[in-house]
Amino acid sequence: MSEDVLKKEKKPIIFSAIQPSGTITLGNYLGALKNWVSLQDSHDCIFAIADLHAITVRQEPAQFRRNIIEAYALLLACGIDTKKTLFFIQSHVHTHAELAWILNCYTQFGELSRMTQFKDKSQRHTDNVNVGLFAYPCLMAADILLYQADLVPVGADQKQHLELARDVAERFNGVYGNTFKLPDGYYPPVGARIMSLQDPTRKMSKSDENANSWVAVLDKPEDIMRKFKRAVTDSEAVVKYGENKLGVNNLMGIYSSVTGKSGEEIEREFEGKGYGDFKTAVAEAVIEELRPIRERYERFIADKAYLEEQYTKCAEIALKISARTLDKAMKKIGFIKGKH
Ligand code: ATP
Ligand code: LTN
Repeated sequence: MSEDVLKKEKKPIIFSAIQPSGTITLGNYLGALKNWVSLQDSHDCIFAIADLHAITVRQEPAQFRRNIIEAYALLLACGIDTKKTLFFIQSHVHTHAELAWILNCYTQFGELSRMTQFKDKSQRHTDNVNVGLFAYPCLMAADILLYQADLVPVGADQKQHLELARDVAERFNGVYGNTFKLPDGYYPPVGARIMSLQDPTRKMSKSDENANSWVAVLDKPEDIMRKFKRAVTDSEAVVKYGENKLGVNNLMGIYSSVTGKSGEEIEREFEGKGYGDFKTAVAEAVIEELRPIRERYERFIADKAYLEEQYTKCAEIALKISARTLDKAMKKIGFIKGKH
């Protein structure tokens, strides 16, 4: 996407980002990435690998470097298309860290103290409750506000951060006049919350110590089949949505998300059949959905020059667009414009 595209066509602007935290799960894919891919025609999309956010927890340098490049390659493989979309690595665009600092000074200690993610993470990692973890939502607000984004696709866990971004933007606009667009959340259609295959009361999460509870986008077909065959269901042996059938509901949701079939169609398809057939069918559908992604990923990850060309080109454009907003904000505050 060139800079001009953003200027001429008045499509709504979307911004979102994902942390390079290692494995990308079927939950991340169906709940977020698949949605990002389909938004690329109807919106001007800007997506980033949020590497600056990732150092709020300690990273091992070699592994961190691999995670960043692998996340970039995997998102390209999922269908993020740099001809339509700006897709870059957050730390390559220095305006993000700069605006984040400014926003820190317009955000109250009390506001950040109320963030449930901070409360949660600081209780779980008492040995590293760093200032970055606390100020994390201001960096996220900077990501979004720099591009004057209209919509931000995020999961429910990020809703509070998005509201903070709106509050800070509104406060800044109130003091200095209109500077930042107030972004709205964009929440994926129902069925996008994928649950653990072993405990369907919990969301599918790569931090789950039981590796059978989640499927990674890059898992081998035989591993995907095995994990679905072991998925927790119930003793009723009927494929239909039901209140006490969380495991089956989840498998039906996954199947529906991948095949586009409705709940009724799925119920009809498996009438009179047992869970064995059903689980195999879900696994096969997921395997076929992920196969081309894995193949494209193998090609991208082997071609570092191509990856570098894509993220460099996108970061250059992102810098130009975001610098306009940063300059505007700095001028309003009263900073003297420097040469760079
Ligand atoms: P963790 O597994 O450590 O809880 P995560 O998988 O939630 O982390 P994030 O980087 O926080 O990783 O999430 C990236 C995106 O994927 C977010 O938009 C989030 O809402 C979405 N997402 C994550 N897990 C699921 C899930 N099980 N179902 C649907 N969407 C999900
Ligand atoms: N905090 C988000 C990732 C993220 C993000 C953003 C999402 C960083 N910057 C801007 C939307 C908009 C997460 O951990 N899922």
